[in-house]
Amino acid sequence: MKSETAVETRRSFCRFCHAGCAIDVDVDVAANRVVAVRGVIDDPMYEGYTCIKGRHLGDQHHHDARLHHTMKRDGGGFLPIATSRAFDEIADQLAGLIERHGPRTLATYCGTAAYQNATGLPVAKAFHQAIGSPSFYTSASIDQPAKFVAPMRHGAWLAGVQPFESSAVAMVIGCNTLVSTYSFPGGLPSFNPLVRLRRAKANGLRLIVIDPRRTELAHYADLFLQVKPGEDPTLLAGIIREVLLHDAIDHDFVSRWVNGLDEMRAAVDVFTPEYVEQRAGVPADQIREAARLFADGPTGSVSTGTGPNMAPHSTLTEHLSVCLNTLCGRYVRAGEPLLNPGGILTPPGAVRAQPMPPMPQYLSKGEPQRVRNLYSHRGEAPTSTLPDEILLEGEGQVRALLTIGGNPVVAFPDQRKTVEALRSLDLHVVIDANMSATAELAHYVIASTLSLERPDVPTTIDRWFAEAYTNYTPAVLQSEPEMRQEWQVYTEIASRLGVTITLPGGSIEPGADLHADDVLDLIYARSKVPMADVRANPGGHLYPEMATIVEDADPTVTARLELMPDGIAAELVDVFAETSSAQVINGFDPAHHTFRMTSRRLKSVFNSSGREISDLREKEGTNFAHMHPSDLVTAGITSGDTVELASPRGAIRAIVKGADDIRPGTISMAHAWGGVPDQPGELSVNGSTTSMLVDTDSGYDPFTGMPVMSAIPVHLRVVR
Ligand SMILES: Nc1nc2c(c(=O)[nH]1)N[C@H]1C(S)=C(S)[C@@H](COP(=O)(O)OP(=O)(O)OC[C@H]3O[C@@H](n4cnc5c(=O)[nH]c(N)nc54)[C@H](O)[C@@H]3O)O[C@H]1N2
Ligand SMILES: Nc1nc2c(c(=O)[nH]1)N[C@H]1C(S)=C(S)[C@@H](COP(=O)(O)OP(=O)(O)OC[C@H]3O[C@@H](n4cnc5c(=O)[nH]c(N)nc54)[C@H](O)[C@@H]3O)O[C@H]1N2
Ligand code: SF4
Ligand SMILES: [Mo]
Repeated sequence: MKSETAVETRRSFCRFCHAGCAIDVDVDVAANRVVAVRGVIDDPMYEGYTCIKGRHLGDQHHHDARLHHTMKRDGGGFLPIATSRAFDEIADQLAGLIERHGPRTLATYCGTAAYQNATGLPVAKAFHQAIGSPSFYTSASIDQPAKFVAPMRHGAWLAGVQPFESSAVAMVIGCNTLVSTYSFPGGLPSFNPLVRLRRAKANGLRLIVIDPRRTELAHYADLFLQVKPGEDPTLLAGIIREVLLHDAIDHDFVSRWVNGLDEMRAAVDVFTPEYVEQRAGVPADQIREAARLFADGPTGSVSTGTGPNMAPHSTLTEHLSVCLNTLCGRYVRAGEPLLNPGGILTPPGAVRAQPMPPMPQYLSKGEPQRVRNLYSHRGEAPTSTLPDEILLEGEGQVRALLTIGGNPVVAFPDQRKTVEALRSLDLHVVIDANMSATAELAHYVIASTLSLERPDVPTTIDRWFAEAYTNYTPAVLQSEPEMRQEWQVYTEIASRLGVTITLPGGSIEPGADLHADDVLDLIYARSKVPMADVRANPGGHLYPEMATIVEDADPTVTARLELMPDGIAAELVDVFAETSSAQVINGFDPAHHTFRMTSRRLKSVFNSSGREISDLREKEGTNFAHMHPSDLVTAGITSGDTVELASPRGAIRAIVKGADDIRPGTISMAHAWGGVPDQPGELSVNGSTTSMLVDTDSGYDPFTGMPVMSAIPVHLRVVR
């Protein structure tokens, strides 16, 4: 007799990546298993969109290698341990370390899985505040930290840039939303991006894409500039020069709100189209055309992605891109609507058409790092310094680390230094759903729940939605008794240490018995729509009543946006003096390091996540070194051959794949593949770790410490 299986459809949203697509999940209730995942056709934000990763959410939850128990290191291997017992031991060791070395000795690193998670990161941060440890690190500082520095030096327009939906033009620099489902405001929204792009094009949008690779997005471009990796500052300076030369700026806006026009004109004057052509590899005519197309607008903004934010001079590039918006006045003005003013989960408040003043003094107000003269920003220390803070002896040394939903071994810059540092820790606790490369080096690995096993709201993207929208989901699967959610790492430890964690809505006292929904209430206590109402209305909904009209500037405001804050003119002089941006890296030899390695994303995996699912990994094969066919011919190799790629800092092996969308001289390769070095798996399956090539000690950005993680100079050697 066939047994009846009850399958129920439960509404939720996907958290494989940050994009938060609305989904319906068919659940076999008795087996507590996902049967199928579909997009929600009538969801007002996503309109049914999902990608291949989301449709494999079930496999992410149920694959054979998933961790079901907490593991404790035992000699060279691991043995299961009861989770509560593990927390007893962890808290004990932490108490001793903090007593001997002070709270700075305990660090947290929150990776992407702590971001796609409404409770993980906020509770971690609040715990650090409670114990007085400034050693709080996240993946944001090895992603696009220039995006936080630019407003501190330039200031920022409080009502934001003109939205993509109503823009006549968009200039996108090194961002490939059609694969990454990622972008910042002004760029192609990451919610059902292809449909939104097609609609915008049908409404007349003119798209300019600047990228060394003819990306999926570039296929839709009206103008594509195939820039040499790392030469965006030169190209942007050249475009600004053209805009100024043709006096194509918004004079009313600039004279009312902007400082430094003459200084900027002087600083970019040397970046003539002919110079930029020779340096950045973009024909002079295209530079003029890009400037004209953008300035003609009359609406629409420049936005950047990880490409230029990981290349040399990242804060300069970001600054110049913001200046282009400012010069052309591409901001929402008084009397214009804002459909999602600041997101649903943030406190209410009027939005005025005026600048937030530059605050460069705050760039050096945070916790000083013990290396490279860097500081914490917004309560977060630069992740590129964490391995140094672990290795460098002396007061303040980090001896214990909690890694929350991240994979430093394959994602941190300078893999060799990272691994040396992780191996030297007194205590390393990882919370992960899998035995990741980083978990392999930990002392304890806490088995985490995955997204469908916890309630949630989309948080990182809350303020980026085109219209006010949120999507509360309860847990749609039951979690197992030995698993924990990320916030519970902190409440479990805090309880044992007698620490009270304070959140906007109140405190978590030691020993408190909480459900994740209580924690959501405490964190988002000041949201525009009360959490209780959000929860009463599960699934994705618009909140049109949140829309507002931008108010006039406060008549007493004196703040102005700065085109040329301290350091910009000098850095432009440095850039002009270089023959290649790779010169910022120690040991760069132009005759030897003839290629530039660039970062890119792959559709079927999310950084290091997804490779544990055989369907997804097989879809990608490995992290191929994509090269132009002409470069393969010159090197005498074909697709499938193995090469060694050596930067001044390190070397990896990779399998090449010909791809005519790559600019010649460029090697385009995804990060976060491979594993613990010197334990190489099969290259054609595991791939290799590009961060082995990254140097944290030269070429880094002076404000963010961001190392050169794209446009890395490399030498190619054929492995026979
Ligand atoms: N060379 C180079 N380096 C880079 C980049 C690059 O482009 N080039 N990109 C950088 C960028 S932008 C980023 S954001 C970082 C990413 O850096 P990380 O965030 O450190 O890396 P991920 O691979 O995203 O790590 C996610 C981990 O979380 C686990 N996981 C998945 N779901 C869950 C969950 O629900 N709970 C828990 N607890 N764990 C879960 C996965 O198994 C995986 O181990 O890498 C950076 N490094
Ligand atoms: N499917 C999938 N989605 C993801 C991820 C994933 O791994 N897989 N990762 C997620 C993460 S952590 C992030 S931060 C986002 C990132 O989202 P995006 O910033 O859109 O990342 P990419 O798709 O790598 O696009 C970066 C582009 O920059 C280009 N580029 C590289 N170097 C340079 C340069 O020097 N100058 C210029 N102008 N361009 C350059 C690359 O060719 C590439 O097309 O994606 C997220 N979404
Ligand atoms: S883009 Fe794909 S992985 Fe990201 S949330 Fe949507 S379905 Fe999930
Ligand atoms: Mo990222």
